[in-house]
Amino acid sequence: MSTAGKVSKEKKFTFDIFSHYTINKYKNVIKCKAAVLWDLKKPFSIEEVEVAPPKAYEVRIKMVATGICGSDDHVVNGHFVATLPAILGHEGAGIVESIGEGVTAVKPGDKVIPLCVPQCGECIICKHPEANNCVKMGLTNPRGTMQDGTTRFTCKGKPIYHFAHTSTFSEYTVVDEISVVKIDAAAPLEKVCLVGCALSTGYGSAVKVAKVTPGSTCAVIGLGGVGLSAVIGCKAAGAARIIGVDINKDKFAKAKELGATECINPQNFQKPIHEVLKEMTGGGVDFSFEAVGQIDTMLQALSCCHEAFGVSVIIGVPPSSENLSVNPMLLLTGRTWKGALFGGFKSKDSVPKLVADIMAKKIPLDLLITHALPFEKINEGFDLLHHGKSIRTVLKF
Ligand code: COD
Ligand code: ZN
Repeated sequence: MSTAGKVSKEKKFTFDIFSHYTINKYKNVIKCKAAVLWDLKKPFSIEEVEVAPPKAYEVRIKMVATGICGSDDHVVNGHFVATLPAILGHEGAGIVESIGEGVTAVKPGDKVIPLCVPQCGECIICKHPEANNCVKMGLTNPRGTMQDGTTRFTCKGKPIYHFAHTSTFSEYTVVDEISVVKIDAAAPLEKVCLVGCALSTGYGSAVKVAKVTPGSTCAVIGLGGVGLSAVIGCKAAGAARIIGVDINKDKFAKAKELGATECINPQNFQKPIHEVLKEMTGGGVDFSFEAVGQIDTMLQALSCCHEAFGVSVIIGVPPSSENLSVNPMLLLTGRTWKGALFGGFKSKDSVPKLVADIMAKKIPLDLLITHALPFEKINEGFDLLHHGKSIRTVLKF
């Protein structure tokens, strides 16, 4: 017992010295480049911004790479509400530059992934064994600030808002300690940045939310980075048949490479796609996924799963102003309708494990990355997304 007491005392001493050193050494404002979205439906402008030092329980990160996600684009086009002007981006990886007082989860030099879904570990949701949408997430009240209600970014004398607790479209960003997790020091950051959104969101929707079973039949509507990650998850869970659905046939080759057994384009059929899927599968699929972020595709996904035992998962965030209207009979016959953010994964617990699985080649993440660009070419990256040419573009700093 006395030994244990001594060890913990020594540890505390080391930590105090360390945190004092880092706080004083790095307590400076960093000027760096960031992509600022000043207005909806406008390109990003690369600006010099000031990034304030991290306050208590905050972490400043030097970004190394960030993916471009459909959700960032939904903010630009106004479907997903965020406070502007803002620094978007939520699929990044970087290295801790400095930490605020009291931070214990990470230290300068650690490789980390910022988390768009925080895990405070203390709220009723974090304490629930299955739930992941931490009360600190605040998706329906996007303030665009740190947890303390203020911002760490300024540009031309104006405050610039944060996005999704991460703001990865900046050479340096500040996040709350509950919104960042340390990953393996050997992890390739220009790849595992996708664990910050697409991979976790799609993969988890299959393995954790739907709990796809071996031998089952699945349909994935929308074959972008998120939908393809759901395809990866369905395959990993042992699905026998995975039907990819997209209006862009150029997505089919990659979907098949990742595990889709067949792919269909709704534009090639006279009938609604859910009826086509029901016919193809003798009454409906076991598991369906909506990864487009539209009301009509959510209804298609629900309708195409089997009426008595089908499970349908909403992955995409719909336009903020739109509501669903459904006939309850669709559910009364026995369907299950679910939805989850971030693949239902508790972010801090799951992200390091997913990175380990990627490094062990259990998850073919590389195949999702179709383009790499220097950070300054961010608008080109969004153009590739708009023209349906990319799955994931990774911007490198
Ligand atoms: N039918 C079939 N496919 C369609 C249709 C349609 N009617 N319309 C468009 N599509 C296809 C497009 O051709 C494209 O291939 C795909 O749908 C969409 O892909 P992307 O590349 O535009 O987008 P993704 O994959 O990066 O993301 C899409 C989501 C809707 C999933 C994303 O925007 C989203 O809402 N993510 C939030 C999910 C989440 O939990 N995030 C974590 C918290 S921040
Ligand atoms: Zn995303």
